[in-house]
Amino acid sequence: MIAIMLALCTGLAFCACGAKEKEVVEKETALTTVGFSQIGAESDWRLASTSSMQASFNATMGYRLVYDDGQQKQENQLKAMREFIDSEVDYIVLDPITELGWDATLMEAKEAGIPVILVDRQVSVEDDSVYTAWVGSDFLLEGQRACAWLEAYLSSISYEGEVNIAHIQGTTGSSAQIGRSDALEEAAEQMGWNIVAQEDADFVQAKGREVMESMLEECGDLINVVYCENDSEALGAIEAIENYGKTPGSNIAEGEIMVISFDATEDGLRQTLAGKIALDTECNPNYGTVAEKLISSLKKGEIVPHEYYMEESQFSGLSEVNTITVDGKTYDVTMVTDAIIAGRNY
Ligand code: GZL
Repeated sequence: MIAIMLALCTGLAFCACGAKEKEVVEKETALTTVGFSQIGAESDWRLASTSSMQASFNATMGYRLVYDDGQQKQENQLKAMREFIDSEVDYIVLDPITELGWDATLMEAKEAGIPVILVDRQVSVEDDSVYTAWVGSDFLLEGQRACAWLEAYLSSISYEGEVNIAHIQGTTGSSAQIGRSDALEEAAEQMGWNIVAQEDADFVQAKGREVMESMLEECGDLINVVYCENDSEALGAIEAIENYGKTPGSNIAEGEIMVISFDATEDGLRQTLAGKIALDTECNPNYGTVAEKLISSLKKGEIVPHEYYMEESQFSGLSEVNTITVDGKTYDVTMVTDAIIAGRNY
């Protein structure tokens, strides 16, 4: 009798397990699979953008996110894209490290019927129907806002001297570098500012420090403004400036060096509050929710906008300039405080 009971229980257990496994498999297959090719983990900003995607594409939201860290190499991202296509994911989200070199792989995804959403940076392709939508920042406008603030600030302190700028660029060929650099070069031309040094520091802190050190060696006593294309580079530049014996600040008439930066990460805003970064223009990494809404609409067969620009602010610890104007549009400049920093999610 006991043997029969045992057999029955085992059978039931197997049956239940079988049912349980089947239920898990069904749940998994019911999830929408999203392949995410991320550039890397080079900056706090990048980590925040990855967190934004992971928070938006999780199982409770009905997604299985397949994350790939490209380690800042395009070939790794192209490899990940091909693996996503081969494994027939439902959607691909790509943050392209640089603008060129994506046409063929994006066409493969299109021909495989896999919609691609671009986030953050943009691509330069022959046929922009190879991707369904892009959500990110207007990098040229970010740079124009930074340069408009610099012009307004120098005017507010009646600074008449030379403006000699060390330009620490982001990854060459990335849309963030292209936009922020074009804005500075255009403003320097218009305002008679001198770009006395210009070098790529790949958006990373260590490189930002090395590049600043070599620039100071070459023309340290000339430089009075440093334009860093992200906060990680600015943190490195500040270290180098202080090691060189100069002061990162805003009193350039008295030999201080003014640091301008982008991203508005927590560390960047803390340096802004401390007066070591004069202006930090935000680059909003929280596009995971937007990308999820786009895919949710696509799942329902809805048409989505091809471009979506993130809202962004500017922060300073200096009160001389409260608003700036670019192409007739006025933007606020926010005075940074501990409360503002505490209230942000990156
Ligand atoms: C800009 C983004 C840049 C950030 C950097 O959208 O691509 O890359 O400004 C990051 O911090 O490395």
